[in-house]
Amino acid sequence: MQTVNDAEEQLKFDQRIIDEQKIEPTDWMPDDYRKNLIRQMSQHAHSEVIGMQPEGNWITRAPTLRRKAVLLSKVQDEGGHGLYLYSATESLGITRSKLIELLQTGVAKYASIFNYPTLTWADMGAIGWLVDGAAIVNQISLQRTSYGPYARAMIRICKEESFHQRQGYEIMTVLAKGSVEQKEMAQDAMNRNWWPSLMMFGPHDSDSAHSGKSMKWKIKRQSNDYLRQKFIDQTVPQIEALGLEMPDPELKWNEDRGHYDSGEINWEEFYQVINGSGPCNYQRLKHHKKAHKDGEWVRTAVRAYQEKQTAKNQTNVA
Ligand code: BYC
Repeated sequence: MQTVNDAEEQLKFDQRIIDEQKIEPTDWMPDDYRKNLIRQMSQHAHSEVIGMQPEGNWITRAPTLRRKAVLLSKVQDEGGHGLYLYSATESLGITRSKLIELLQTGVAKYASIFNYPTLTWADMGAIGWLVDGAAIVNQISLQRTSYGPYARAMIRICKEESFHQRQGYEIMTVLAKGSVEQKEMAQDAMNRNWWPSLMMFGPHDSDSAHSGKSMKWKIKRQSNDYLRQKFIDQTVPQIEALGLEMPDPELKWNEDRGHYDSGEINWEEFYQVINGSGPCNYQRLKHHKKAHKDGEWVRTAVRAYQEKQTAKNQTNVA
């Protein structure tokens, strides 16, 4: 039940949102705002960490030492993004272990794109270019999100994603301008990753369960369809520059709208994947559980060290 104090705090909170002020961890916030942020931010963190798997798959098979070093460092960056985002989510009063439990029990989602396999080296190009490219379009908008720690994490993440996007496009350029087989690999990887990349923006605005509240609270600043269109408009000229065939025959410039038209996403496939039945959902979670279990000794050692330091500090104070 809302108390008089809560009602006053709610008014102050609403005004701060209108005034574009950031909400900080110790500020009063409505329960639903907190829950919605925990949901979105933790799913974002899980996406970064699970997203390490399809690319990690190619570190040992990168075609040159340079490519290996770059890919290794990109995958490491994604792990870092996960860490900032978990820390930012913890500032809302939930523990990291609870967040991991929600991921591993299938309650919390992560970006559907990472439930598809990476079949050839060209997927590393397509992921960097399209997946990081789509992520940046979304995350640039999230730099202005109303929750301070999330907005600040996004600023750093966007800088790194921008580098990731360029390295992916560079891989695609080399393949697209290479031998016939290399060009075919680039085309195939783009075709396979195109639709899942568009799905990264979520369902149509009319079907988006959380958008209403999230836009009102300025957690989300631009809608799923708006951002998806922005991504399509910026990517089509890049496909042309690569000299590849369009992945969707309906991609055509619409003079009246001032945007590219495109075909319809297979929403049945989208819902199947986000609900756990994509090609790699089982494998991704299985790998995460194993890695988490294998890392238990590190967490135990860190806890033991922290306890020892606390005891030492208490002795010094006494
Ligand atoms: N995949 O009401 P809606 C990266 C879910 S990783 C899975 O529109 P919302 C990278 C949605 O969660 C960067 N689930 O939701 C890493 C909700 O389900 P719940 C990833 C999806 O939150 C490694 C339901 O569908 N970026 O860059 O308002 C290597 C209804 O949707 C998806 C982010 O995470 C999806 N694609 O809007 C390379 C961005 N779409 O929670 C690269 C942060 C929707 O009710 N997140 N769902 O069970 C967001 O901006 C928003 O959460 C979304 C969805 C736009 C994704």
